Amino acid sequence: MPLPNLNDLVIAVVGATGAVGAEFLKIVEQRHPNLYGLKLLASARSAGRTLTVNGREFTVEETTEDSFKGVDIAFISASTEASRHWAPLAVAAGAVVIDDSSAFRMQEDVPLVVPEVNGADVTWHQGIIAIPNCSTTPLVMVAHPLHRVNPIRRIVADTYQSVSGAGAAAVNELKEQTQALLKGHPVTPRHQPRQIGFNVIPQIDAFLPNGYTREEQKMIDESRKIMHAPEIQVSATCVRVPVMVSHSAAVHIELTNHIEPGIARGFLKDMPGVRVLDDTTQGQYPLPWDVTGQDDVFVGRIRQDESNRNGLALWVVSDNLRKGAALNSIQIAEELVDRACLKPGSTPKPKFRVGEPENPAEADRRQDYAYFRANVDELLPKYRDKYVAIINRTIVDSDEDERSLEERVHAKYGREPATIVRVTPGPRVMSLYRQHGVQVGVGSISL
Ligand code: NAP
Ligand code: 2RA
Repeated sequence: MPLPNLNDLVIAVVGATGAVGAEFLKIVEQRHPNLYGLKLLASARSAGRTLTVNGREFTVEETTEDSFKGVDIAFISASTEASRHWAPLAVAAGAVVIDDSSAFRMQEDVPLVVPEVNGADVTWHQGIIAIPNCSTTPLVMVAHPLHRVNPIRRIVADTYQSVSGAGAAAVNELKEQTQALLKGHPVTPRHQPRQIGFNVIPQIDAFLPNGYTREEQKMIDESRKIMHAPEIQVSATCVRVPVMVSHSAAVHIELTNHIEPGIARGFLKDMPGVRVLDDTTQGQYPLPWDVTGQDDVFVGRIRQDESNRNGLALWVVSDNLRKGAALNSIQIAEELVDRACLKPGSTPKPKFRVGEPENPAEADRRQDYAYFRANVDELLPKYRDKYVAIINRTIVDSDEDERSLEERVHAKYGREPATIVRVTPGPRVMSLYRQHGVQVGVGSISL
């Protein structure tokens, strides 16, 4: 499908000379090669530098109050303080701000968006849309496709985050420290709390009174907000490792019902923006070195959590500068154009708030759907050629048509069933089952 056209827009990039800014401009060249309405902004330090984008030379300007006149979209990827200062000024000048910092992420009136997961949230922006922290985005990209079919109860994520997550200066620091240490020279940390060369640091950002770091707390709060799932329990340990680019995470997910790793693999494969690389017989799993420069979130080592019947263990890797930051921002701009909602307040905010329980009927339906998918093995032989509905974790079946079943369920239970399907061979499920060695003798559910 062609990408939405951004060529008629004026786009300001605050932080154009930074690690994320540089990646942003690369992605513009790859996705929007005819986009020329760019204003490259940074601090006074970089004013006057020239950068070439789409074959044209642009001069970097110092960001000032006047920078946002005539700008349609302002990407801000500089620092939390810079975002707090510039974003309101950009909005006042009529721009939509797509902000990369943590300044606004948890604000009630600011959508926090990963387009593949909650793209529709862009519609209720009031001028600012936030992108998540680069360790949160890959987590929700793999959690969401599982949560949709089998609600997640708990996530434990331990990250292995590259130094580029801390900016261009931290990348140079790792290079300098590595060279110095190889020569036997001592090093003094400048951009990390401790020595990062030949080391790992279990601290990213400051410590909070609960013992977690801010980075860990971001993963907890942001993932719930993006997935509209305040009920999910999340815990994280964020660790800096001596890797240049791409963040990795060992993720343990507890779901409501048991799910075969092979079935989970299928749902992950179907998720746009996720790539499954998971063949341990061939030693195949994602590595930060290989994933750097790629757009997808990679997942491998998908296996049953031996300590939890309803648990899965995964290994997730993504380029923090791309999907973790710049790519996600550009995808949000594309989403805004695609949904024709550059102007704020196009639709009212949906009814959910972090910390509030979600709509109970919707929660019931999700539980039912999860139950249905998790028990698909049993359903295969039992309900061949029938219509089946799931309601209150009970299967109701019928030889009649779909509508009569829906009416029957509604009359009895006073609400819509989670799902009604006719149990017939469906190629997608069939191939999934075959691939994982499950015998399909009588048909499968075409979902
Ligand atoms: P960086 O490499 O240090 O770059 C910072 C950029 O911001 C530079 O272009 C710098 O300009 C500019 N800048 C600094 N202060 C400014 C100000 N007051 N006004 C205007 N521009 C200013 O940092 P980064 O890694 O690209 O990160 C930028 C932001 O993205 C941060 O908020 C970070 O938390 C967030 N983020 C980063 C990642 C990641 O993986 N790196 C992922 C998600 C979110 P000069 O060149 O003039 O100094
Ligand atoms: C880091 N996630 O890796 C942060 C950047 N925002 O330091």
